[in-house]
Amino acid sequence: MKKKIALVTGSAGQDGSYLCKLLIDKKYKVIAADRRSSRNSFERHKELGIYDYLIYEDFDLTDLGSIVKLLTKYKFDEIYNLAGQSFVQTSFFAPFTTSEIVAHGVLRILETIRMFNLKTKFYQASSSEMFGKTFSSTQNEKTMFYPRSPYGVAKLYAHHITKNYRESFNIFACSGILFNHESPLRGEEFVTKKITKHLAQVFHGKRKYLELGNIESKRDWGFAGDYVEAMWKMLQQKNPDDYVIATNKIFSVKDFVNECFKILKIKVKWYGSGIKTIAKDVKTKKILVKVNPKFFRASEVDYLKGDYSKAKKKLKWIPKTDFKKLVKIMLDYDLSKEEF
Ligand code: F7E
Repeated sequence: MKKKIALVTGSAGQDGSYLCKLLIDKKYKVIAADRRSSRNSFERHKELGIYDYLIYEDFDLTDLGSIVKLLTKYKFDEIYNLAGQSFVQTSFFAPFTTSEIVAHGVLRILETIRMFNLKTKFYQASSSEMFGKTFSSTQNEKTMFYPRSPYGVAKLYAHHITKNYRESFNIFACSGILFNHESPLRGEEFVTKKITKHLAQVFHGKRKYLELGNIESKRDWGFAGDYVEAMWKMLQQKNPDDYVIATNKIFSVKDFVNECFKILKIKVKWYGSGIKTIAKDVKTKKILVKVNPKFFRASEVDYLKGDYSKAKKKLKWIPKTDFKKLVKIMLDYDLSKEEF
């Protein structure tokens, strides 16, 4: 049987790496496309043992020529667009760049598919950040959007333009509205990885304390390895559609930190509130966590909890990794990496 050909943009990132592995395991021919500057991070591919199985191509979402060249070079069965500037905090300092990549980058791909009448299926990485300042206790595909960052706003444009091209030009285009998803391969700028890495360093005596921003913020955290399976499933359906992918459980940043201390068997006590919050080791009295206003955002998303019942029903997808297990695999990984 002829191998299916898939394109994964942003392959060097956390999701790109797990998705490439999944597609390789499913015997796809996988084209891994990244900006030249992201290429030094193929570490994740090496970590997952897929480096030698991928075909690497240069790709830039801000450059229409590079998109046209790549999309017409192969006959893709499936395109997964995971590339982009994905750090919310950075989007406040680089709103134009963020919009160019996150919003218009998607339009460039869709326009290329339309103009060249490409018979590919298309997956767009939408985000729970689009719900932002939500008024609903859980968010699903019908919940109103209220983005709170240039990143969220750009993602919302991308989400709507994907739907618009699906409806206007009959393109098989799906959006996965993914809630926060983490793993040992998560970038260090995101809070979960920062916590596990820095606490592993504290544990091994390489760092004095962990510094965080808003620890009251609540998220629905899942495992990236589970979530890429949902992406693939979306493109195997008869009809294109949009799906929320989440765990329907929420925990605060502080809960995440406390879970790490539990695993480390360190008893801590929290003192103060807001920017004056600290956590001390009960035994040694040393400060192990501090809040630093520098990590606060211009506007915050306080609470996100996803209702994934549509994905459960239609895709037969459910998250396999719960919060405790997720924290454990991330912390164990960093404890072993930071040991020497
Ligand atoms: O922040 C708070 C921060 O940067 C989570 C991206 O994958 O998920 C991610 O976006 C929360 C926020 O992720 C620190 O204020 C406290 O409330 O890990 P994060 P995010 O902003 O939720 C969505 C679904 C995406 O699409 C994005 O691409 O944690 N927080 N202290 C902190 N956050 C960071 N990064 N660093 C801190 O020190």
